[in-house]
Amino acid sequence: MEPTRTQVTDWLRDYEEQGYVVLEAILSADELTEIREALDRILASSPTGRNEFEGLQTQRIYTLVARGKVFERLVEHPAVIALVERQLLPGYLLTASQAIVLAPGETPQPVHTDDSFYVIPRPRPEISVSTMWAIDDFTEENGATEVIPGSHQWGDDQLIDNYYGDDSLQLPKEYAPLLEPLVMLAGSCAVFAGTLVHRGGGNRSKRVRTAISNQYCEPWARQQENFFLSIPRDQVARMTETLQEMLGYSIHPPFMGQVTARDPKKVLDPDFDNPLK
Ligand SMILES: O=C(O)CCC(=O)C(=O)O
Repeated sequence: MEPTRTQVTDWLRDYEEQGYVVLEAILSADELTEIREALDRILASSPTGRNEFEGLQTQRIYTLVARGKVFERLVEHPAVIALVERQLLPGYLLTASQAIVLAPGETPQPVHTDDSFYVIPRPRPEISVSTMWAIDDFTEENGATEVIPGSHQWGDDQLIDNYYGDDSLQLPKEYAPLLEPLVMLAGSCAVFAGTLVHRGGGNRSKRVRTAISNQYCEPWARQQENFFLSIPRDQVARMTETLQEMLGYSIHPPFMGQVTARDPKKVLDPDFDNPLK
């Protein structure tokens, strides 16, 4: 359902002040069931993470957008889009799409920001906007994402470089009291700036904590996931035009993204005549 103008104004105020906003319980029970069933089918054959950052007791499913219509719809959720389109330029892209399932015993992730690999001095506007959908209730005990409110405005001098899961690096002790867990009901979605300092919490409960994170970036920024290579073209051709554009089948004016001087969407036509063949 489309959010009202008042809702969007309130969300934007929180997002801009704190660097994040929680959209409470915006998925229905039926939608949650459909998502959980689709995830269960994939999780059975999904490995655990390769390092502290991915989480050694965490299963991640990458390129989630291409693993079921229900995940396509989530990327285009109107409440999320209402915020993303007010933060990023027209033609914004999907940069990452994944499920993150923390098993009991998982330890806290290293603190990081989601757009640190765009090496541009801070403070600066975010180059990406992240979402964290709670598919299970997020609690302090089960590893709710932890954020430092207001840290989206920090400069480089306030950040400590422990982004990439180097487990020799500990949480700087001055960060610890600032971290706040995003406690929220299943079906809620936290939307936060790529510049916000955060981490996945530790799971001290007896059950898994399931989340989905779709991330969006400026149309001129390189995407984290290379969707051109991962998603077969005939599958992209069956997606909505908006989603095709978010995956990168679009032009950022005047000509970023062109394919031999043509619109990349033409490549989705089975009769596309590739001059290089
Ligand atoms: O799982 C979470 O709560 C956060 C994960 C995260 O921030 C990431 O992997 O970039």
